[in-house]
Amino acid sequence: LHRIPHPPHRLPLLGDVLGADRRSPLQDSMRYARALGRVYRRRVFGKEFVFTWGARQAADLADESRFAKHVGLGVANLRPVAGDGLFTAYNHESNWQLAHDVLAPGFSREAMAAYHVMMLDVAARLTGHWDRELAAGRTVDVPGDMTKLTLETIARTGFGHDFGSFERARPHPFVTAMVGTLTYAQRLNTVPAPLAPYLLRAATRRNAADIDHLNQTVDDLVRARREAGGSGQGDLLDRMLETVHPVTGERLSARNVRRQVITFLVAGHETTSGALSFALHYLAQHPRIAERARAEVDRVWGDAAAPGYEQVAKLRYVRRVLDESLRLWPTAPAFAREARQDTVLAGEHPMRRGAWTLVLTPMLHRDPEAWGPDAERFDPDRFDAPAVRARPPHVFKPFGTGARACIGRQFALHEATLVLGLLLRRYDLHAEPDYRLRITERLTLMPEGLRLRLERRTAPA
Ligand code: MNH
Repeated sequence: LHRIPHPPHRLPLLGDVLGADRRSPLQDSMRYARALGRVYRRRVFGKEFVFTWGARQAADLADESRFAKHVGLGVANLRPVAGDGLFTAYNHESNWQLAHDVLAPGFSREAMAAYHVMMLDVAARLTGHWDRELAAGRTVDVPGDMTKLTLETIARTGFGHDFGSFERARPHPFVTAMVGTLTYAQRLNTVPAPLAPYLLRAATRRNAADIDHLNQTVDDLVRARREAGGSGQGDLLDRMLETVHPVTGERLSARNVRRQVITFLVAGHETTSGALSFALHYLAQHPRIAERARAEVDRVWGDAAAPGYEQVAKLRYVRRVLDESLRLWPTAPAFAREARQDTVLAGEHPMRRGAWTLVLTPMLHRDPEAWGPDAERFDPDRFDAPAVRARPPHVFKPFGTGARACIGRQFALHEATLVLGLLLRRYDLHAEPDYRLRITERLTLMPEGLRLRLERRTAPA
């Protein structure tokens, strides 16, 4: 450990906190990364954390025989909210494998094709709202509206539920409670754990109320489904309630179902919303790239009223725009890996069994060794097949890695590509002249205060 660099001005007791801002821990970590290199450490209140972002180290950490997911920091802080739900479960908890086996078929091709129609329906509510804003001469609130869209999409496809987000002026109380718990989980990393109940007394009380609200919302939703005796669609909730494991004969307990529903409602929309928002920002900033993407949509979709399921994956360039946005701002910006046995990281750093490191994805995605000297520049052509082949593996990890990687990856990519296609086809996107990208952190990332001016396109050529 002593060979790993750390910030120069280390305070007694507090550790490396100089210059740190508790609202932007990720951007602070990126700053330290640039100053200290591909493996560095930070001490916060007597605890030492190791951060990693080199392409070589990340490739080594992707070796599942030696490393596994570590439930730590932000993820661990969400345990009171999501317990042994898929995202926050410890590797040794039996409910992880059970829930994974029960829910994986909910993300198969067949399942996705059924969600497609519902996704189109929700997208039509977004464009309806944007048409009205445009007619009223207003700019649109991109992160706010993308959050409405993605929440309605996961609620509808996964749980047959309608939060009515587009009919509300303010965010749904479920979203407010969720943002509260995410922000709180992040803040917990910035105070010494034993003192948290005192230093964050008011916030802790609010967090308990937020968790109660999430539980209440989910319990109502599950009760309604049980009374209805199933959705008739075999959606995620039906699977959670009805599936008996083919080998072990087990089912998810009522308590575990509650945690899975919260997990999916939160994990299933917050990060996709951010990804769509960053992509729209970059499209508005790069009119030539937007024009190329729009030409692809016109060519591939023609003037079909609604694109079919198969037509979404054909938007190769739109997908590259999305990948490039997730490269610069992966909206779940870190994941933790622990050693399964005593080992040496990338031939350099000895790690004991159980020792762990946080992979800083936004920096991994900008490592010049893998991405070249212009890594900070937005350029979707980096995801051309030949360019991808020329790069080392494991340098693009917006969805994490290995057995515990994102189960919703295809869902998110389908939804986001579909929506970008629909928006490009319908509108010209104009940035506000003096907008500079700033980022809100609440474990996830979101462009702050992003508004766009829309212009309705005349019929596609
Ligand atoms: Mn998702 C795990 C990023 C969309 C549900 N997700 C992860 C991880 C990352 C991630 C990174 C791994 C975290 C870790 O190693 O600790 N997820 C994303 C991003 C998007 C996203 C960037 C959108 C863009 N995720 C979605 C969607 C869903 C979802 C959509 C559900 C419909 N994600 C999950 C679940 C897990 C997860 C559940 C936990 C999987 C597991 O551990 O088995």
